[in-house]
Amino acid sequence: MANLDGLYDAIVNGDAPATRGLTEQALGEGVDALALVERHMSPAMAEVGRRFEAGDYFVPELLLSARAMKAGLELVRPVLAAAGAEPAGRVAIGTVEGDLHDIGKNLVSAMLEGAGFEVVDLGVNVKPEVFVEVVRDKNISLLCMSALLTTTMLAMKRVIEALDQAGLRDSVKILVGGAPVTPQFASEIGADGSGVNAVEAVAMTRKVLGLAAA
Ligand code: B1M
Repeated sequence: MANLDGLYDAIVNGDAPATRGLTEQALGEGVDALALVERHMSPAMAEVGRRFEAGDYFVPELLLSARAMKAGLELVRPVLAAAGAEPAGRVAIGTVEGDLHDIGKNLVSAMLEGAGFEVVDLGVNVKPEVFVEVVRDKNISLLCMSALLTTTMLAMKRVIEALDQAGLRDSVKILVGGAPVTPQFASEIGADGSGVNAVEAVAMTRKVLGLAAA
């Protein structure tokens, strides 16, 4: 039977091969991919964050856990995406300038794909002009920005200002997210909404695009 506590421990301990093996086993045994992420993998990363804050973990441990999480998500991602149907719209997503965190962004991206959206993933450390370019050239209905640092979340405002200056703000809906982002912050910077997690991000996407709830 799938060792889900072992999966949690493997991520907390930064053991990528064990994470990959246990994720593969769980998926093979029919464990729901979303439940795997929400109940076991994400809580493991939250524990890693807690240990970092407590001074028990340092950057090398964070990196090892992040690599383990990624190894597991690589297997989960196609399963989440495969649950989708016809493209419901084209979404661009990226982590803002100065910020290299991409685990949550990748999860949101996979969930959006799973919900039937075509996703243009711009990666991390994305400059405002790159967001503007993709909105202008790729027929994007919704732009999602992710930030994990209180210092980089302000870059989201700069992107919205750049879209405004390019005359593109009204052509695209904008959602923001990431641990420090609140609905109040989203509203203050002129975004159309925010999502506290990947599931909520999909629900908000459907809402701001005027699509029926799934
Ligand atoms: Co960093 N880091 N990190 N880190 N890191 C945090 C964010 C931190 C809170 C840790 C801490 O101190 N407790 C802290 C930020 C403090 C602050 O700003 N207030 C921090 C710091 C300080 C740093 C460095 C500055 C450390 C240093 O070098 N001294 C540095 C910055 C580098 C940079 O970006 N320029 C740094 C580096 C790193 C690593 C590279 C080692 C690694 C990232 C690897 C990677 O992503 N490839 C890392 C990690 C792993 C973390 C923690 C431990 C975990 C983040 C994570 O992946 N969570 C994090 C602590 C924490 O969050 N508890 C921390 C799991 C993920 C599934 O959740 O990303 O929140 P999350 O995404 C969620 C939601 O936020 C939401 O949905 C996702 C899924 O549910 N969401 C969206 C995210 N994006 C969205 C977009 C949307 C909607 C929802 O669009 C609509």
